[in-house]
Amino acid sequence: MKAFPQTFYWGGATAANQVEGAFLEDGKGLSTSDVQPHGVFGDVVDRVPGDAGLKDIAIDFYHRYPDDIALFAEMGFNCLRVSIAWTRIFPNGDDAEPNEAGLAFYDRLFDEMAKHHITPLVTLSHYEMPWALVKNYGGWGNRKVIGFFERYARTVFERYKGKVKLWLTFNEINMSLHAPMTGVGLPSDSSKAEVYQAIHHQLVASALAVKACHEIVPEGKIGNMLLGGLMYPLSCKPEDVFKTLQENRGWQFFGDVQARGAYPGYMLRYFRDNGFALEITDADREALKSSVDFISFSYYMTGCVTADEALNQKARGNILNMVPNPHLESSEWGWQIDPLGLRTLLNVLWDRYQKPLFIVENGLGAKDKVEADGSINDDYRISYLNDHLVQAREAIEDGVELMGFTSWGPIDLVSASKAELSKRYGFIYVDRHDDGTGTLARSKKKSFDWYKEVIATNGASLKA
Ligand code: BGP
Repeated sequence: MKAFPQTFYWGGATAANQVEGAFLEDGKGLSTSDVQPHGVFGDVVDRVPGDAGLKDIAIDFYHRYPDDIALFAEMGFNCLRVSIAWTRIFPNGDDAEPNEAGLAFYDRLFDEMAKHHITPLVTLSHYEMPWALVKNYGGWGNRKVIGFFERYARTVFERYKGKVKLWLTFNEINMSLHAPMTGVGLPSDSSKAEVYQAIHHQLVASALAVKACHEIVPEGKIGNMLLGGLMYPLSCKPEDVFKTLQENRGWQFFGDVQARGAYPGYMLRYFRDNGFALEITDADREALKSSVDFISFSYYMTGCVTADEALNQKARGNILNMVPNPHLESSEWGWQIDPLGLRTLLNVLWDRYQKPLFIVENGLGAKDKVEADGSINDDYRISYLNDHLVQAREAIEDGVELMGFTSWGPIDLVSASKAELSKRYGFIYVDRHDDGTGTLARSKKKSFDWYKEVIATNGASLKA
């Protein structure tokens, strides 16, 4: 019978800026996420404390984490992905000393997980960095930021080495190409050359964090994190197929550097052809050789690529400028649902890297209806997750080494792209709405018991 390994990590994934709230509490500094209250593609605004932004309170995980973790434990989670807000540890990024109150918060959080035998999987930087590093240094465009990040990484590895063994460097590192402020702290009108230079600094920082983790947490494992943006050719025209190869390399390049330890030739050619003279030093090349232990990624959808400019123009505007696939249904937010694509992606990544894989985000953002009796019947979410997990199991049968699955947003949280609460992902409903009203009370959706059963049976309850 097809099965998940006994060692499989089952759980959920969150990010500090989307759940914690308490955005200026206990000495935390402003982050790039705090000054983008309308989401990762939104404008930067001058913040006045308390003026706006659902993320300021988010779902108040900062204060309610013991109850939330108890609910995750009730579902049987043996893993929870969280991120550390860099600004809780170094409020300005370049502070002389770390902020003890911030460090203490994550001690309490990891201790709470340990009480419930939940393994933490910790992202060092999930779509945020200290705003002061952007204002005073120009974000990742400045080489100095590599050093600030390395110090932050070393600080948290030292502090939590007894509690955290699984780490990730930068969330969806390839998103910088689409959302430069969120990814690398650069204005949205930055040139491609500037963005790639900043990305280069971030790739070096990622590799230095890998090296530091191996030194400080030798029994730990550290992975990268990609937005798994698998693209299909819209037709079998050779031009469409070749353009698809190039588009896929647009995100694979990050994994190639992080897993293989050097820039691939196709990328060096791209820089040459476009006249981008990146500053890549010998020391950088040496640093990049520290390669990740495993590859993690998010997966929500696939899209198509065409060499036909007229068709491309029509598709502009959706998240990655993907051309819609006529064979797939879409979510309410226009994300095309493609469970088989997950099996394809897992095989592509395994063939390419031969390193263990970890699905650290997958889920369905949807509007949920609370019935008069308080129940929430989210059969659409159950069916989405069921179908994706079935394909993940098929990939394991194909020979892919898969470490685990943490579904995105096990509890409703503030969405990243537009900072909405109406786009819900959770097994647990949170009573808070786009206009900021709500009691923040938690309740279980139908999917709560469904996921609990999936975990309890190690996937045997899935419907193939
Ligand atoms: C990924 C991010 C998450 C996230 C998720 C869903 O891009 O890593 O932070 O929120 O996508 O996106 P959204 O929240 O916009 O629906």
